Amino acid sequence: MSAETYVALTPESLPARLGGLAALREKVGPPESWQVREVGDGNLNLVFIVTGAAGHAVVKQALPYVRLVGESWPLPLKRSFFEYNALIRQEARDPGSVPAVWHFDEVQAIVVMEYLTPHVILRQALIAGRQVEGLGRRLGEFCARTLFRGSDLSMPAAERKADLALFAGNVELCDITENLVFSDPYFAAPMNRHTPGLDGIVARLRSDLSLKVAAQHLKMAFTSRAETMLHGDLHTGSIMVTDTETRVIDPEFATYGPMGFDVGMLIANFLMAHFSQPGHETAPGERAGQQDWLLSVVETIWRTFVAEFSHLWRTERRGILYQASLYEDQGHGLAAEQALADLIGRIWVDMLGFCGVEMHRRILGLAHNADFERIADEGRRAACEARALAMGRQLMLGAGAIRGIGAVTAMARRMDKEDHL
Ligand code: SR1
Ligand code: MG
Repeated sequence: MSAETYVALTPESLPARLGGLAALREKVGPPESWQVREVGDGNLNLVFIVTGAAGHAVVKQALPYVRLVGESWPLPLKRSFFEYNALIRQEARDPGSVPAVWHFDEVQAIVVMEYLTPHVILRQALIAGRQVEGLGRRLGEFCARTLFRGSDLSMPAAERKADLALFAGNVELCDITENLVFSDPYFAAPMNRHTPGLDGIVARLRSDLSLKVAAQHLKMAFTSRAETMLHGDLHTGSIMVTDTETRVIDPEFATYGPMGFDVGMLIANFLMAHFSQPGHETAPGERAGQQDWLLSVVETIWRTFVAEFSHLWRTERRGILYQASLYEDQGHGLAAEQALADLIGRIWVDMLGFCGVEMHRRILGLAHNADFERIADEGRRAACEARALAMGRQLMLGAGAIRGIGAVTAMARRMDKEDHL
């Protein structure tokens, strides 16, 4: 394939263009045997599944624009470079957590990787009422390992500073997050949309001055606190599962940012899945068990995150921050424990705030969640979404006073019974 000019692939052109690629021939077989399907259902990219005599592969190619909106919104191809670099770092920091990468072509903005089968996108599984064994534990571990090991708590300083510079180039995808997550939901931005029955609560939220201030404090944390390499878009559409296995995909929004961001986004998406469940019921109470399970996943994610992060703190703290030479080596192990507790406390408060904004932007902004969108009856959808909006506000404004993940799930249970329209 010519490495000179970018050309978008099609299922028809792919075998001729990538047939010479050793990685693909080895994994999939000779190109004459290939069958190609385009299956991308995300907001940005082309995703092809290539099936051949010897196996399967995924070929993901960035488009020079936002797929969700069209060519009127150009988006640089280099996001593929950030995705590739994030994937190989996540694999090193939490082996087995992401698809294996087999090839990267920067000019064509292509990442060739392992086809996960029989995995499905977690969000679809949750909408269908499916459960996944070990999900919360695996996601909590992923967050702890990637966030700890991508930071100054762990990395050699020169390597970490080089990565900070590298991911600082992901300007346009950060710009999407900065606008779509932290600003647009809080005023009538041009691309926003919401379910018609929500007009009242939307007007109240947009005239809530404290909420606008809280959102911008969170935005400032996102833009200025380069604590660790984030996945950057860790929602249930960025996770693939079987009944027993969990993998994380799509880190093209990777950037350096605050430790609480990924965990907050992730937990927000489980809380939204929880609030959406009544909208998928064919009989009242049919999804009660699924709702309980979703909240148990929320608790497990946070508790596992804390346990694994604490374990890494005690066993792998080799970076320039909170050095053992300052604490343990001076006989001040207790100070290290105090610092750990303080840090987890700060991540907790950040996490709750980011969780709240994510719940708002998925209901008020451009990019909505299928969890709610699939509820055909607009009245039922609005009732579910209103509860999530109310909880998002509570998390953003009350973060400092919420004591423990059990208080968060209790709040979700209570609000699920309330009318917030
Ligand atoms: C224009 S992109 C909209 C959203 O899709 C991605 O998955 C990110 O969540 C982004 O905010
Ligand atoms: Mg994505």
